[in-house]
Amino acid sequence: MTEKNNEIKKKIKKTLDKDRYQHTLGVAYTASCLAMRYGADIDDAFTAGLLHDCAKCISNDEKFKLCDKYGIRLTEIEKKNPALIHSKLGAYLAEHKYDIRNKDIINSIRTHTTGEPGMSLLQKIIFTADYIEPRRDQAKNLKEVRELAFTDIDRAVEKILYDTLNYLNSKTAAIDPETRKTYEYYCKQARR
Ligand code: DGI
Ligand code: FE
Ligand code: FE
Repeated sequence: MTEKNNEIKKKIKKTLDKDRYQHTLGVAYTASCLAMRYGADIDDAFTAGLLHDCAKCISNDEKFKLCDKYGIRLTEIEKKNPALIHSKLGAYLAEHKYDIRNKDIINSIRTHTTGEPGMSLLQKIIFTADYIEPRRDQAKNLKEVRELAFTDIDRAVEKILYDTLNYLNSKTAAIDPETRKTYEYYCKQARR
């Protein structure tokens, strides 16, 4: 592991609870494996994995305060579903508190929950690794998605979004328009 990633690992451990830290390591290692498979930078994938949930263990109250302080604009859906805020706030913290200069890493953190149309390879890797890391056991079709992740990452992204939209619908949870837009983008792309 690079010295920089070792430092980030130590720092992030202090800000996360035990379960979240274990999930974070799972995402970092899974993202590294996907980077090996698809020819992305392994160290960058590890960094993005380590930092993707860096704002997750901040209370909702504090999340709103920090967004206000840093001038981070929130959408209506984010205001109503504060669980969505940790990706945007995390991207800001990665840049300004963990000194990440690589825009692709920052974008990967920013889009890891909903995805966005036209994602870079690293963005797709983090989005997928977050869903399939070894400790995940709740989502359905995990076996299929895990296999797909290592055979065709675009199809894995599409399947994850499809299952996520169904899951959110079954819970009657509000759907972030970005999640739906991303799904439609990857559906169309598959048919091209
Ligand atoms: O932070 P993690 O738990 O590792 O995973 P995540 O960043 O994907 O966040 C997962 C949560 O985000 C999960 O409770 C589902 C929720 N989520 C994802 N897309 C949407 C969403 N919640 C709402 N309300 N709307 C969405 O479109
Ligand atoms: Fe997350
Ligand atoms: Fe996560």
